Amino acid sequence: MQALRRSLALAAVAGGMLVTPAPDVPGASGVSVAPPVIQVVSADSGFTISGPSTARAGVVTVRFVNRSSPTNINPGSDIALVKLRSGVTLTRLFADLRPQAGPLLGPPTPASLRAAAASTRALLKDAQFFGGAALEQPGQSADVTEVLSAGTYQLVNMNDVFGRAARPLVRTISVTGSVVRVELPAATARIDLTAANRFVTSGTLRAGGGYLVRNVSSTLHFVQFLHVRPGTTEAQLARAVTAPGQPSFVLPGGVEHEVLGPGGQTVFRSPGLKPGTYALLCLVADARTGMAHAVMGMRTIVVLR
Ligand SMILES: [Cu+2]
Repeated sequence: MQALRRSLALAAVAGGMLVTPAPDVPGASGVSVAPPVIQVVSADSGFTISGPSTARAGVVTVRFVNRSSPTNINPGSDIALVKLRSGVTLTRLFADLRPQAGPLLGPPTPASLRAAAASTRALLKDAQFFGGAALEQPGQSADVTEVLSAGTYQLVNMNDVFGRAARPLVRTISVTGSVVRVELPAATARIDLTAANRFVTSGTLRAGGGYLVRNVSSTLHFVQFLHVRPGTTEAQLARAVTAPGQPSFVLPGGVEHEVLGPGGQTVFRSPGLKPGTYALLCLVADARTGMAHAVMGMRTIVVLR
């Protein structure tokens, strides 16, 4: 599935007053003070951090903005926020990431599945993954809001990694201090990424987001919002995730919440998520079988209103 592969193959205040939890999403609560924003802007030449690249530990919003030109041969951006574990280099991380794409770039083989499974196991040891965003079209943006503790974080251009660029573009964010506040902004819906390789949604999925995304498993997951024709069925989606070529039901305008590690949670918003029908997909390789989670059942159809 070309549209699916693209995301991988070319393919983030002390003293705030608390407000009451959002009523329809258990576990989500609201804060009355906007978190600090780190703005990440993609252009044809790569991406930059526009403004501060440091933040106090606590609730932080990373705002991804795609300002690529429509005529760019490789439009869009796909940027992941990661924190390397002690002793792990970026070179090692990139080498461990690349086999993820193997089973997605052609018919899976026993070797490509083995390599993809080993990739996921290695990545779990290499780094913590804090999400990020893949924005298919110029003009799109997405906010990923989460609690960041002190440390050095890397924003990684995943298009460079999977495009086998010699030196994938990376930018550094520094977070300092102690976490005082841990309350995330209000959300109207929750999307759980589960150990059974499923999306479990609850609440109201509104256009534009405001989704509490939680990885409640011990592996890596992402959430691709693939814009699809109204009426697209789960059965069509099931066939498409194992079929070659571009499915006829895909429409422009998708966005993706990049990889989130075990225990991670963010609030995700994107004005690019217009009202309509979307397929939620995760293409991370299963740590045992190497198959994309979507093939194993991590796919569903949702309607954003
Ligand atoms: Cu997954």
